Amino acid sequence: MTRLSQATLERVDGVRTPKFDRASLQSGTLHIGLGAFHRAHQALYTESALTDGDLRWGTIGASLRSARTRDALARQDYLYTVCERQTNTAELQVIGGLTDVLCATDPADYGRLVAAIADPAIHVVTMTITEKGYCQTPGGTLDHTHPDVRHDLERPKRLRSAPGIIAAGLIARRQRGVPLTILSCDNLTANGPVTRSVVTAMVEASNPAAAAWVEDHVTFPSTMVDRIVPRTMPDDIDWVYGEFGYKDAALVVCEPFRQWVIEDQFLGPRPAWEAAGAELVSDVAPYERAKLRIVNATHSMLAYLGLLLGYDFIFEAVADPGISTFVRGVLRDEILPTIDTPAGLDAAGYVEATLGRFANAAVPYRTAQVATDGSHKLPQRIYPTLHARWDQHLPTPGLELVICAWLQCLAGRAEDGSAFTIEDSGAGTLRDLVAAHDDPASLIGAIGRETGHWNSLKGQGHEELLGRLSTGLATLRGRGVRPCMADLAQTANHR
Ligand code: CS2
Repeated sequence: MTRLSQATLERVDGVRTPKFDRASLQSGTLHIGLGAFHRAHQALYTESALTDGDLRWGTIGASLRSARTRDALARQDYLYTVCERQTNTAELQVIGGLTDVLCATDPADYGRLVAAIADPAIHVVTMTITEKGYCQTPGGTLDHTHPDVRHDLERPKRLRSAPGIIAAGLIARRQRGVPLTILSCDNLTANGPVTRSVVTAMVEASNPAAAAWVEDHVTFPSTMVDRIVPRTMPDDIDWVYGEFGYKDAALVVCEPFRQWVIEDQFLGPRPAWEAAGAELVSDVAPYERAKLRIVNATHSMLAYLGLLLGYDFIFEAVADPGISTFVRGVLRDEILPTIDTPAGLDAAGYVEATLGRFANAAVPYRTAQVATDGSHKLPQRIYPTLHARWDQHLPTPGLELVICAWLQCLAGRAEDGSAFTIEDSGAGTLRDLVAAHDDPASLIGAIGRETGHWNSLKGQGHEELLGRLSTGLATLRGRGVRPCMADLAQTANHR
């Protein structure tokens, strides 16, 4: 079997391959969190700068936990394929921009990662470390009680958290005196300011003098990223082998659509990402709000409702008329009224385009994957809409049903009795609580007391909300998802 590598590249047929001299690449960017999303998103924009002849922008990739991606890529000379797929069409491109891959938990790589952040040749650090990687409080500041933060603050030889590792790199960089731009590419409200806040707090804790340098020499622009990139399945790898005759263990499969909106606040040179369609703007917030509250919130709604109704995939959930009518209603009645869409964006069109993307069965996204880390995702995707509605004294019954569906999913059982598991770093405790409290009101109370999860929903009418969630969960358990969705759709139509 032919494995993708520099040596086998010229035999690869029907696939775009790098047209630049990889041996001449410099490493000007570093990416932390080398998952499928980065490889199918930012990496493509950077690849375009390389293809256009600017060879300064090779990328050092780093994983924070697992060495699996590093090892798979190392065996392939850091080459991998991006496969854009839609019904009946697939376009493949081999990406050649990675120059090295590190894993922070490997003692041999750890020092090189910190050194790369400090290296004056690196001008931009991008990151995709998921919502939980920021170790932040609901207010977006560093959570000093987080186990990884506590570990890092004890000043061990090797740090573990992303904010800690970046802080160590910045403290070392200060000696070199060269500014840096750090770009969060995660689905977080105000991802730039949150990154600044958690990283600066880490710098302050270990070297207060360096914090002033960071303030003046490091920027943290906000970004909005969008592309559907599910976890790669063994079937995908077999399919590429069957169709194109080579084996790529680091393959990523995604939809054709992609979008990247970046706050234009760079302190040094950067790849010409705009040549590949990135939008550089002065204010990312309207794009980010629309993306989180429409695209990501809808994804999560489909995931939780779909799981309870026994659907394995998002495209199946969106094809269910009961679910899609409900979701459209929540978008129309509860979510869209809170959003000032970016200039030129037609909100209704954005909603329909989003639902169309989710219906793409050629890029099947597991409901259980989207449902992952709900305790971190809901506060980013759903709760900001609740706050915006309450500020205007407006009701949120549909979104409350979604929160109840999430809680019900933590029990790991669909309505037809089939079992599933959703991973969530906070769900160990949540799942235990779900198992320990049969009564919805006592469950909701215990979640508040023991995990603090409802703190991010503090505000007007907090107690009433928790009361509504308790009755909502009891009704959901008693009547099932379909009647609850149908009731709400009916009430909305008579409003
Ligand atoms: C998804 C996102 O897994 C998830 O939580 O909602 O990864 C989503 O596919 C992307 O944000 C789309 O841009």
